[in-house]
Amino acid sequence: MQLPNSFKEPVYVTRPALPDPKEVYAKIDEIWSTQWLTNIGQQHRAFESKLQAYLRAPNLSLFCNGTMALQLACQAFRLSGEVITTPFTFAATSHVLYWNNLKPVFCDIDPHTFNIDTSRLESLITPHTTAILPVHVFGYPCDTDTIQSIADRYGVRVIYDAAHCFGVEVDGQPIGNFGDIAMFSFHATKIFHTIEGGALTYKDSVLKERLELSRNFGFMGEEQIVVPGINGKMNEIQAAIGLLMLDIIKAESARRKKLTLLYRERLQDIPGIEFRQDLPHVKHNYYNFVVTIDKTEFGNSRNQLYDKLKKFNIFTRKYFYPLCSQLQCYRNLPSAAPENLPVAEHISQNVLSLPLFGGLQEDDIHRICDTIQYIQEF
Ligand code: T4K
Repeated sequence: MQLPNSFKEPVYVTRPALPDPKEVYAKIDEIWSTQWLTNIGQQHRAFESKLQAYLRAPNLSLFCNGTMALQLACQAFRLSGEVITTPFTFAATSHVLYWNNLKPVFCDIDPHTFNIDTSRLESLITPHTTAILPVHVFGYPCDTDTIQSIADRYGVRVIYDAAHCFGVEVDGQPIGNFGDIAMFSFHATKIFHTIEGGALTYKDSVLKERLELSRNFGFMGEEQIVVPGINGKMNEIQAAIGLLMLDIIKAESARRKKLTLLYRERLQDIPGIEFRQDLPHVKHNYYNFVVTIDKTEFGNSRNQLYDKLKKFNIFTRKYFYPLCSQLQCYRNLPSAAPENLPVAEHISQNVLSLPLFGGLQEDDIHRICDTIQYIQEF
């Protein structure tokens, strides 16, 4: 095989889908004309109601980012003690527990979905457990039925980190409607973004007031502060971008699906590269494309592939390495011991996110796959 040409410009793991700048400028003109920039203005109200309909959520609240949304979700339930969670996630999932004075208890993951292994969940419940915080990693849904039945049996809350799941459905049900509450991230690296931003969706309408008071310092009217809230508001520019993104998200997801199918076709015959297929009961969003590397078969470790691809100007990412349980702030917790988390340790050492975003061309995917094949053969 010939040495593939390097990309002239770096190819990153992701790039944000961007609404037409003319429409963005028109939105900015609109916002400027009102001189209302934040604190739940017109754009915020319009985005909230359109998004709620789009996600078919019984209730929805917007926030300045996903981390703050998750933090306030934990606050809203007045959780205490221990929360069972996954180590295979972005640091924010564990950090929100720390910020709520809660102790993370790490549960190993399933080798196929990379989500919490529900067969291990029950053994981690103690009298101090008040919630389970699973993540639907990379948009693949958790085993929501089993998680809910365990939560019901022990009377604990289920808070889903659905940061990667915009638009995902399970058996026709929007993913945000499982558990007590679900968090979506609208960070620039997500398939649907508001530059920075986040939302919570939830069944119990009583939560709305509590969440929205906490999001705005606890203000009830001009003179009364009824809870010690924080500043978690989404501003008008973020909300305006969200409105424009709603017009382009379907096309972005369809484009990523096409590129995903091409990746699968091209990589299926390369030994030692594994990837997940679509699940029949799931509407996927094709947020990212993740492979795992079997060093014996592929001839290079994940780290070697990552380093070699860089030389061709291809910037993959090791999401999620290191595991949260290996971060200095959590590694001394009893549940963080590597022998408790063998599957998560293995996946984290071998996983790699390849570039996937709507702006990539089919030729780019071919060139990335040619490069992977070249690395495997030589
Ligand atoms: N839970 C989970 C499971 C999450 O994955 C996240 C966030 C959260 C909770 C928290 O939600 P937020 O509070 O963020 O809403 C990124 C993101 O910052 C983070 O939002 C995301 N997960 C995580 C998986 O990825 P980094 O440090 O890897 O991002 P960075 O800056 O290295 O960007 C990655 C690539 O994206 C760049 O190489 C190029 C591209 N990029 C990035 C930015 C910021 C762009 O093309 N344009 C941009 O503006 O964390």
